[in-house]
Amino acid sequence: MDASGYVAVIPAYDEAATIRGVAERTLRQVGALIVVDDGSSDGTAAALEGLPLELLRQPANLGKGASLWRGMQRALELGARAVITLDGDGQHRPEDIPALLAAHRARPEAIVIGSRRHLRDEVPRLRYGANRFADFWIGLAAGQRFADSQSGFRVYPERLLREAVVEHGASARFAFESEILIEAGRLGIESVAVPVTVAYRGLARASHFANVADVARIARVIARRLLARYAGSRPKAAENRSASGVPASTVTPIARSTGVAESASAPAEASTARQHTVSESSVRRRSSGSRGTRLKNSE
Ligand SMILES: Nc1nc2c(ncn2[C@@H]2O[C@H](COP(=O)(O)OP(=O)(O)O)[C@@H](O)[C@H]2O)c(=O)[nH]1
Ligand SMILES: [Mg+2]
Repeated sequence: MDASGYVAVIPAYDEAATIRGVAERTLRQVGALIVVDDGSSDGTAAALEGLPLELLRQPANLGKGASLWRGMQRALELGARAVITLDGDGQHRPEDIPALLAAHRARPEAIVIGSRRHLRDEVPRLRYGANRFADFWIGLAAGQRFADSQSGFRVYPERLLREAVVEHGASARFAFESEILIEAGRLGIESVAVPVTVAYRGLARASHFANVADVARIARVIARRLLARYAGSRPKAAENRSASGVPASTVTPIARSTGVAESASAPAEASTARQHTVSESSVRRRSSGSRGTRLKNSE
């Protein structure tokens, strides 16, 4: 990783047609890139051959949330101060990354969101309306407003990634990005919107967003969080979802250990073998004074 402390993470599920171009363009903007190949069967991994990036491979398709989380944890292991996320299908323009990073530098504590809110005429009408609907409810659950809660083009500050308690197993999928915004609200982390342009026409494939199932997942997260916020029940994000076949360790918040020097990063192959389970070694982090404590809500 270069001295800037920024790492980009791209989740990719069957993106062979676009991933190489997106990765090359991203590498022109950021010194370090992690691509998480989520059980693709179309040659996504092979398309990245020879590029100076770290490729993590999920053993099977585990969803966008699990892939993002794994990439983010790896970025933290590498010492990232902020993690940029963007999609692998070319909808987000890597050339917009400098604008997002400028906003991050101006407000390093905040989460930066590449917003499509101004693109009313370009975003399909149904999707635009659904996004505004989600913005409203997620804003209510978070206690703060988001310009575009469904945008995956973001800069996450390190603190949010270290302290968020969110579902990140195979049941999270697209709801992960909603829940982590609600966590931002809980943690008092504000958001900054940067208008970006997004390509919707001429895409290589249809969306992986399964309208009914993914909207239901997001609605469930919002309902649970609203209950937690207004009826005082505890968020259950970190509970064991054994019914989904996800090991408990994938949904356990990261324990913090003090006085442990940052270990040399494991090669991509080794982290593949770990699948997306957060192993003991990956939960160790730099010794950093007050941050080297267990999360308050990590039981
Ligand atoms: N890792 C992973 N990524 C996914 C999955 N589904 C979608 N993605 C990625 O998430 C991003 C957005 O997905 P997409 O289908 O384009 O959703 P949309 O842009 O919201 O319609 C792309 O980079 C996909 O490759 C999945 O099951 N696993
Ligand atoms: Mg897309």
